Amino acid sequence: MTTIQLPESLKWGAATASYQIEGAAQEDGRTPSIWDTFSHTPGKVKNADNGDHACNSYHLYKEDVSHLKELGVDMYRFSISWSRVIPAGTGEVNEKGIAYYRNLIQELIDNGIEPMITLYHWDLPQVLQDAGGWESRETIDAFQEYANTMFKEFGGQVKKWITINEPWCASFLSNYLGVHAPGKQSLQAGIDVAHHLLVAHGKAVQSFRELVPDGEIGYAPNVSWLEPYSPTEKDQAACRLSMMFQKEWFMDPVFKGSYPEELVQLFAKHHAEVPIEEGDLEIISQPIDFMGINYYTGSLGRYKEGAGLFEVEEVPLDERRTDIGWPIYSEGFYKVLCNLHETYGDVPIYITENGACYNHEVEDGRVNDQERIEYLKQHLTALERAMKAGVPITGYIVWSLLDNFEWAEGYEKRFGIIHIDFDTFERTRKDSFYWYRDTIREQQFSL
Ligand code: JSK
Repeated sequence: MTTIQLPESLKWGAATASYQIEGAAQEDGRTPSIWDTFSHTPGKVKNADNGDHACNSYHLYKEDVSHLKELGVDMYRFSISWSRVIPAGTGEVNEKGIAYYRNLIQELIDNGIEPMITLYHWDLPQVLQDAGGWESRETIDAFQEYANTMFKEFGGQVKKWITINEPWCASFLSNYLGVHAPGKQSLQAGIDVAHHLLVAHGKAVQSFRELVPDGEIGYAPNVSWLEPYSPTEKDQAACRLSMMFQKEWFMDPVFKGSYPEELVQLFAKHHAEVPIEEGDLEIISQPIDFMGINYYTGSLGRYKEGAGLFEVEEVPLDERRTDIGWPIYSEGFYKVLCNLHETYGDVPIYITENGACYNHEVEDGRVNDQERIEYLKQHLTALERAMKAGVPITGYIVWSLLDNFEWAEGYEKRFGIIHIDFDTFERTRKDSFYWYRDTIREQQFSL
């Protein structure tokens, strides 16, 4: 039996996001976000699910925090619902919305858990979407105002902040592929949104330095890994460009102050260009304190004529997939971490999301989710190797504390280490919860 020992310095956490867990969609002054609109539009979300009630964490947050305490995590990563705290998108602050997060933060601190706040986890106030959303530069100003308000309200107690979660999803998946809210299908819209999200990130970092000088701020891009199917130039180029779309497109501007030229050229062939204004790249490339990395999956990539923008088809390594259909590829986790370290240097990395979808149900009061435990073991083994290879990883945050509203997949797809009965909101700790608790306590696990 092999034991994997994690360095003493590694911090542990669990993550959620506002629209996926809170519910109380129409309570205490909250207005609709683009995800309320999208999920209430027929055909957009599986089983016509929506976040109206979700996990009801708006009312049950104390129970959630008690589970976090039992788990023994150092950090809880959650997000703020912009339309709960500033219902008109800009202007007046909703004290009831502020009170919810203030109470949650206090409950965490009272239980010895450090809060980590994500400002934008995809739930743009619908009123701002109606005025052009992230395609409009005015949303950048609205975001900075919202961020400043949150820094002033909570920056005294909360020292770890994330500006934007998964900007690739919030831009291209949502505005080019049309899979997530607002569901547009235009490459130019995807590029515009991506650029404005990055400028908004940079502007928030600028004000953070003034308002929370002793805090840490970063963002959380999602990455995967595509390993060339063969060493041919065509397979390598297909993988390089496809990864560049998720990785370098969102990281070069932040860490190098430029967009990757190869992709700029490719977009130009499709008559699309980045709407860069004077000074944007200086704003985007403000120094940040950490890189948040969300990793779930990867594959082999093979050149295929005419297959999408990058002429690549994904060929899974083997048959192993989670219940959402994503191939399991922990070696890709190791490779992408080493690649990021090589490309961007010694910036500290938090794994802000990693986890697995398995739809196990409660049987006799227990949820036996051995597959999730195996997934976590494999990925933590890869993480430990990456740390040994010198990648400066500061923390590991599992997605997710709770089964929740998995966006276009609705409630059918479960990522939690705690099971939720979405009719009664009953919480049941899964076997993976106890495994994670023991791993945190021992700072090691057995394979
Ligand atoms: C999980 C990525 C943030 C947190 C978690 C979903 C995701 C995704 C989901 C790609 C994707 C769908 C769908 C297929 C193919 C193109 C969340 N992370 N999460 N991360 N990424 N087809 N086109 N037409 O819930 O909130 O692609 O699209």
